[in-house]
This record gives sequence, structure tokens and C-alpha cells, in this order.
Amino acid sequence: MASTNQSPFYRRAEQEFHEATTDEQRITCLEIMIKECPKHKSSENMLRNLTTRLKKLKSNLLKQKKSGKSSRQGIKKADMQCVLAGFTNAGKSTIFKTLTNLNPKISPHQFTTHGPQLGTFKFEDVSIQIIDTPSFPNHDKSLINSTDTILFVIDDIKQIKQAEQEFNQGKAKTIIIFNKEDLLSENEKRKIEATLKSKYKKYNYILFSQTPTETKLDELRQKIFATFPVMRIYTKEPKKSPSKEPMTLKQNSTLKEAAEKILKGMSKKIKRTRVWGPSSKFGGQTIGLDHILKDKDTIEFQTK
Ligand SMILES: Nc1nc2c(ncn2[C@@H]2O[C@H](COP(=O)(O)OP(=O)(O)O)[C@@H](O)[C@H]2O)c(=O)[nH]1
Ligand SMILES: [Mg+2]
Repeated sequence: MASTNQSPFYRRAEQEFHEATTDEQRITCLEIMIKECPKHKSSENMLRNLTTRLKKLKSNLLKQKKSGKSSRQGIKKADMQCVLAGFTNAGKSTIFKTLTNLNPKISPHQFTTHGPQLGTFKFEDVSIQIIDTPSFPNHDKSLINSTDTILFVIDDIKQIKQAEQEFNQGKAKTIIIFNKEDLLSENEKRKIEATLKSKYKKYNYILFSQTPTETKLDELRQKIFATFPVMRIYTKEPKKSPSKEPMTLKQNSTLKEAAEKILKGMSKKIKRTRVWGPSSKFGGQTIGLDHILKDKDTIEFQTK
């Protein structure tokens, strides 16, 4: 598909299409590409191609939904998302790679990341979506304003002031990742931490590098997960063991809300509900549907 003569929106959507990880994302991209594709004779073929692809994807998705494959496991796209932001060369793409094991372009040249790159990483049993974005000032404002959590990567403390207004507009929580820790002396590290703790205490922060220990990496994943107002709920069927992948629900959701998410309108058929874990008095406690769940509970529904 020749895209050189296309609008920037088209090209952006096309790039995102290639980087997409779900059919939902691919569909969104294709819809933009179709809208942006010129409607004259010479691009008729191209337009037809795009439309065919879109139809195929939509029917695939419908099939998946009908068979219940796509909805059961854990996280939908928007549930837990973080976005890397910062000035060029701070090490965003390197962190993206460390977390996701994907291979973005990393280089000492400036502005190597042109469009958003999608990836996911696991924390305990849940998947968290992470997006690598172009550096300030070419960053994607709408993405930064709409995400749950901003990972603000810096390699100089001055960068906080220089970019603060960029990410203080939306509702997102911000974690400052002070990167290239390996280049700092113990004394410099102490000073930086002291500044972060006093002047910037509203932010959570972590000192990080391209060669993190497993503990450090876990600490970062844990900090990111903790910014999301969700809890992990494992489900089980009577006499079977719990699901390996939890579903995620808003904090303080009730058993009824969990039931609705799983059984989709069938929750009237529930005969008995049992709970194991933090919110139960004892494992397997029978509790009513207005019970408020806690992170890492396991729940079981028996239907009529
Ligand atoms: N010494 C050191 N260099 C790093 C570290 N992380 C990234 N770099 C280097 O910094 C440059 C920019 O990294 P990149 O991830 O492309 O930065 P981005 O522009 O923010 O995406 C590259 O040359 C990386 O190898 C780190 O923790 N320590
Ligand atoms: Mg980059």
C-alpha cells in the first residue's frame, strides 16, 4: 500500500495499524485510513482493499465475541494503560523495551520514536498496556491527557520544571522515572532523591537504568500497577480450581458487578455465591451479591 501521498493522519493510522495488538485497534485504524483515503479513481483499488480488510476484521471480532473468547480474560484495552513521556534521549524507548521485550528504535539520535508504539507487560497475573510516544515537544497531547498513568522519564532534574505543565492537565497519575542511574555517583543519587522527595513530593518516583536488577524492575511494575484504581478478581466454577488470569474491576466493586461482567445479564440466575481471600471471613464463605470485594479475592457462582 503506497502511503507516501497520504495525509499525515492516514500515515499515522497506518503505522498504528501495523503496531496494533488487538483487532479492535486495527479496526479503529482502518476506519481512519478509509476516511482519510482520497476518493478518486486512482485510489479506488486501495480503498477497496481497506474496506475488505475492515469487513474481515469486523466479522472476526463478532465471531470471537459470540464464542466468548475475547471477553473473559482480564483486561480490555482501556483498563490499565500507561504512557511513556519525556524529552528526547531520556531513555523512554529503552524502558519500553525492558518492560515489554519488544524492539522499538533506540538510538542516540534525537527523535527516533515517531508514532506511538503499543506494548504490554505482565505484573503478577495482569497485563498492563504501555505506549512509547514521541518526545517533547512532539508528544501526543491527547494520549497523555487521556491515559491513566504517565511515566515521565527524565535524565536531568531540570526536565521536571520544563515539562510539568504538559502532563499536569489531564487526570493521569504521574510517576517520575529518573533514568540512567548507572551514570550517577552515590552522592549524586542522594541529592537527586532528596530533591524529588522535597520539591516534587507529589510525584511517585523511581531511579532506574537500562540494566535494572529483577528487584528494581519489579518495583517499577508494582508502582505502575498501584496507580490503577482496579482490583484483581479470580473466578472459579464449583469444584474446579480458580482461573489463572484474574479479571479486573474498579476498586470497591460488589459481587453483583463482578457477576454482571462475567455472566452478562444472567446474574438473576445465580443461586449461590462464595468468596475466598481478603474480603471473606473464611475461605469459601457464602455471601450475598451486595458484598464488596477486595483485590485478589476468588469468587464462585453457582447458577440455577
Ligand atoms: N547510560 C545509560 N544510557 C541509556 C540508558 N537508557 C537509555 N540510554 C541511552 O540513551 C539513548 C537514548 O535512548 P532512547 O531509549 O532511544 O531514548 P528516548 O528518546 O527517550 O526514547 C540511547 O543511546 C540509549 O542507549 C541508561 O539507563 N543508561
Ligand atoms: Mg524513543
